Amino acid sequence: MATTFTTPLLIFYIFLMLDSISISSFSCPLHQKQALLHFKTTLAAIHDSNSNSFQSVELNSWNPSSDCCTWDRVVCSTTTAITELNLYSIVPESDNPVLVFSDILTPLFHIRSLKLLDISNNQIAGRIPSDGFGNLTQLVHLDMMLNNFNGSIPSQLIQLPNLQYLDLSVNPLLGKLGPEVGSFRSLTTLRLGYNNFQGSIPRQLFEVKSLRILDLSNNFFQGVLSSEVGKLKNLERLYLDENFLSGNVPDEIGNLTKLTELYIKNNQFSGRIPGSITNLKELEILDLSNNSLSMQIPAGIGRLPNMTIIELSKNQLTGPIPSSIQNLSKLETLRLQHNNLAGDIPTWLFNITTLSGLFLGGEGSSLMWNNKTDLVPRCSLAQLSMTSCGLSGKIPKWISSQKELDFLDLSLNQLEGRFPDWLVEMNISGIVLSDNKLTGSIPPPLFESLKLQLLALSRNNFSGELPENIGNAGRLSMLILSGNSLSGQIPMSMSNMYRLQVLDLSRNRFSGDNISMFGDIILPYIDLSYNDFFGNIPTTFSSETLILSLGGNKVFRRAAFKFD
Ligand SMILES: *[C@@H]1O[C@H](CO)[C@@H](O)[C@H](O)[C@H]1NC(C)=O
Ligand SMILES: *[C@@H]1O[C@H](CO)[C@@H](O)[C@H](O)[C@H]1NC(C)=O
Ligand SMILES: *[C@@H]1O[C@H](CO)[C@@H](O)[C@H](O)[C@H]1NC(C)=O
Ligand SMILES: *[C@@H]1O[C@H](CO)[C@@H](O)[C@H](O)[C@H]1NC(C)=O
Ligand SMILES: *[C@@H]1O[C@H](CO)[C@@H](O)[C@H](O)[C@H]1NC(C)=O
Ligand SMILES: *[C@@H]1O[C@H](CO)[C@@H](O)[C@H](O)[C@H]1NC(C)=O
Ligand SMILES: *[C@@H]1O[C@H](CO)[C@@H](O)[C@H](O)[C@H]1NC(C)=O
Ligand SMILES: *[C@@H]1O[C@H](CO)[C@@H](O)[C@H](O)[C@H]1NC(C)=O
Ligand SMILES: *[C@@H]1O[C@H](CO)[C@@H](O)[C@H](O)[C@H]1NC(C)=O
Ligand SMILES: *[C@@H]1O[C@H](CO)[C@@H](O)[C@H](O)[C@H]1NC(C)=O
Ligand SMILES: CC(=O)N[C@H]1CO[C@H](CO)[C@@H](O)[C@@H]1O
Repeated sequence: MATTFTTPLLIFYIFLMLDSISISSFSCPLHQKQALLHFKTTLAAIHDSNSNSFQSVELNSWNPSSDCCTWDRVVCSTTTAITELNLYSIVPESDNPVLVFSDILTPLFHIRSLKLLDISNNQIAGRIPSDGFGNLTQLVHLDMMLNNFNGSIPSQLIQLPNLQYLDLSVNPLLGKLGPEVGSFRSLTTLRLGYNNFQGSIPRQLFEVKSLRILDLSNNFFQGVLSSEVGKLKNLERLYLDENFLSGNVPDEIGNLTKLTELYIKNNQFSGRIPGSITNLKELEILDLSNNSLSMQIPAGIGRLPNMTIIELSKNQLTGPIPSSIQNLSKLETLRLQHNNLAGDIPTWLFNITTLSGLFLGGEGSSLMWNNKTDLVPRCSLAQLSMTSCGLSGKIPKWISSQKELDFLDLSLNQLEGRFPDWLVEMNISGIVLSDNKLTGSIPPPLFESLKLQLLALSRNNFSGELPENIGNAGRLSMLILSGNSLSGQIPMSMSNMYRLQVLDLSRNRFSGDNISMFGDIILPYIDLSYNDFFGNIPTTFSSETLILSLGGNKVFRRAAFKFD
């Protein structure tokens, strides 16, 4: 039996070997090899002239005696020509930025067979070489993100007939986008985020019907969003966030039925949220926060089955939380705070099993928490914020069922009673209970948590002394306790809190003459004002201290101090 199998197996292996030989036998045309070697030499010269400022990049395989199709970062096609150059991050970041000008790319423009060119993250400065790119007519994929290209987008780039993917994000490109952007032929991805483009979004861009991803975020675009945006029928993701766009969100946005992500946050859009968004059946992320949108949230928003993130905070939306939201079986984040929403906070919110972030209330909100002591949540929240929601009585016990909770903000309510032991045990990173009517002392076990980073209890009526073990909260970076009735000395252990960034103990009854220890820890913000401290002021404060407030205490012996 063995021999009968040997022969076919052998032939199979021979085929395999032939196959691998034929792959490596491609060799790039000599002029392409020379172009790459020229590029390497230029890069090496820049490296040499900056030898101290950064490590040289491994282009060791770019060896004149070998076939350039075998080189790292180079891909050839079966027709023996270079088709891909993956030259991302070849100029590493350093403290001493190296000046690499865009003419370093010149040799690459002789490689006319290029389909993919990735030169991202290289700090290349200067204008985008227009004629050079105009020659790379085979280009399909061009990634130039994270460089220092300035000036505008050359029309030669826009006219590349085969270009499908263009990423110019995170550069200092500027100027207006002209009507020529309508000339992109087969572009599916256009990323222009984090540049300095200005002016309006030209309606010609909405003629590029092949677009699937359009990212214009973090620029200075202004004016209205044309209703012609609805022509981009293939669009799956639209990022317009962080611009100065105004006017209405056009109804035609509802024509983009393939949209999965819509980001228009941090603009100046006004008017209502178009009801047509309920046509966007594939929508997963809707972020309209921080605009001036008004009127009610479209009632049909819950008819979008794949919705996972809804962010509508910081607008002027009115009316109730639409009941259809309870049908969103994939909802993970719901941010509605800082609107003019009204009505009861529905208990069904806590039945959405996928929900992990819920943010309600805030400035302008009239949403009310009706004493729901018997709530049995089915969700498992990681973040819960219900500020100014009319919570009264004790801190609701059902919160203890939220085993994943990591951030809790119940500020600006009328909560009473002591800091609950169950809340201490929850081991939460951020606790904000400011502006309530809580009383009693701050429980010492709270400071045994290695997770606690933010504790804000301002303007309650906590009393007693700071626990001696406070310094054990080794990750605490913000401790904000102003406006309580806390008293006593500052515990010695606080001088170990080297992560502390913000310390506000103002408007309490702390006393003692030994606050000098704060001179030794790096603390950008310290407010000890309106207490009963007396005695020596620390004579030196860390150079990191930006704000120091000591007013409203007893007379200090030393009036002047210095920062080092
Ligand atoms: C573009 O960058 C080059 C190289 O850093 C610089 O010399 C030139 O002044 C810049 N041009 C503009 C308009 O910023
Ligand atoms: C582009 O092509 C033209 C015409 O073939 C040629 O004259 C020019 O030198 C090329 N430019 C670059 C930068 O390769
Ligand atoms: C809201 O948007 C404005 C610009 O419209 C911006 O200046 C501000 O920082 C944004 N606020 C937040 C909280 O992001
Ligand atoms: C929702 O997501 C699922 C899974 O990703 C997908 O199969 C489906 O087509 C999406 N769209 C709708 C409308 O459910
Ligand atoms: C939730 O979906 C079901 C089934 O599609 C529907 O009958 C019901 O009316 C929806 N509920 C709300 C509040 O929209
Ligand atoms: C939440 O779910 C529980 C258990 O399925 C159910 O008994 C209760 O009626 C639901 N509450 C709301 C407000 O939908
Ligand atoms: C909420 O209900 C509980 C139990 O019924 C009660 O003890 C508490 O005082 C109520 N709180 C308010 C503000 O009505
Ligand atoms: C609190 O969380 C930290 C970090 O996740 C963990 O190391 C610690 O054991 C937890 N403590 C308690 C009491 O759960
Ligand atoms: C705060 O608590 C103290 C006792 O700890 C009490 O004397 C005082 O009246 C309380 N202040 C307020 C505003 O409730
Ligand atoms: C401050 O003085 C008190 C009483 O003398 C003492 O218990 C405490 O340890 C001192 N704290 C520091 C930081 O020196
Ligand atoms: C083809 C299509 O769906 N057109 C719609 C685009 O959006 C406007 C405004 O919502 C509708 O009136 C069109 O019917």
